[in-house]
Amino acid sequence: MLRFFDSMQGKLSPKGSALITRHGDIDFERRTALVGVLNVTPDSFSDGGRYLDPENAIARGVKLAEEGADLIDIGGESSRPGARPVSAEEELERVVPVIRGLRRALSVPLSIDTYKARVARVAIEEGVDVVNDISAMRFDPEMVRVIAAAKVPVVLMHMQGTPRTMQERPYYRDVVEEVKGFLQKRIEFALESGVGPEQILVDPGIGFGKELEHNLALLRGLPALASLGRPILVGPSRKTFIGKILGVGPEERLEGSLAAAVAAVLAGANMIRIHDVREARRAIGIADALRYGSVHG
Ligand code: HH2
Repeated sequence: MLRFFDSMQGKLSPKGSALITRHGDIDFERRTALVGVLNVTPDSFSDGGRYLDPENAIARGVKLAEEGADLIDIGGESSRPGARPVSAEEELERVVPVIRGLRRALSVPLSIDTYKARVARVAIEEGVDVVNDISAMRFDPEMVRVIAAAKVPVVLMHMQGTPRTMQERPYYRDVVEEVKGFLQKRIEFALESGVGPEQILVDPGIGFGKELEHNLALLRGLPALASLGRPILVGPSRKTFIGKILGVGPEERLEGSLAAAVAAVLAGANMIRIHDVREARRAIGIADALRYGSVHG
């Protein structure tokens, strides 16, 4: 495995203000990077079944890139509570044709949304640039070895419990401090295991083992995560907390998602994971102008 990965490389720039990948750099020094969501699943909470067919998924990925996605995040297993767990084989059967198709069609960086080391390894071999692990490398002990060997960036996300159990009465004394402490420990684990500091991004895990009040506290408390010294990714898109505030279903959460994304950017997020990239580009254009004084018209 090590030999296979000899030529693989991806990392943050020395100032930590860009992700350098084999398929181009994602600059977030003076603008927010957008991560387009591409779920190749039958049961994702907002777009399940729409992109299970590889042709549809590839077309969707191309569209996300045209709309301004800086990174396309491909997932082959839903993490919503109650979703059916899938084997690595099944996950690979879903995502590999899509990775291949997108690699032929696009030069945009790709990420794989998986907590399984085998899926991550094969995806990297197929041309994926970043690993997005919702378990922060806890669920599969092999994951950290794959990341260290491949030298690709990894997103370490906070979750309380597992996707199956996470919404059964999540409890925190101080959610911001606890999420920050967890991410700090996962960063230390990664560094001790041979992952470079320049490979690591963090994510507070909106909706993963959190009630409405926890999600709001985290968005409000995002500035506290800056002291971790890593770029921050936030994924509010179409999530239940928006539905709870506005009383709307997943298909009516666009405005709420954009508002939450703008709030996250103004509180310090560097990357936003979102389904509606075209609309997010516009909404976040305003947030970027406010935060960085940058106008990209
Ligand atoms: N949210 C989801 C999945 N992966 N990864 C990161 N880093 N951050 C997130 O907030 C995040 C994530 C859940 O959203 P979605 O992919 O739309 O749904 P599902 O898990 O049902 O496929």
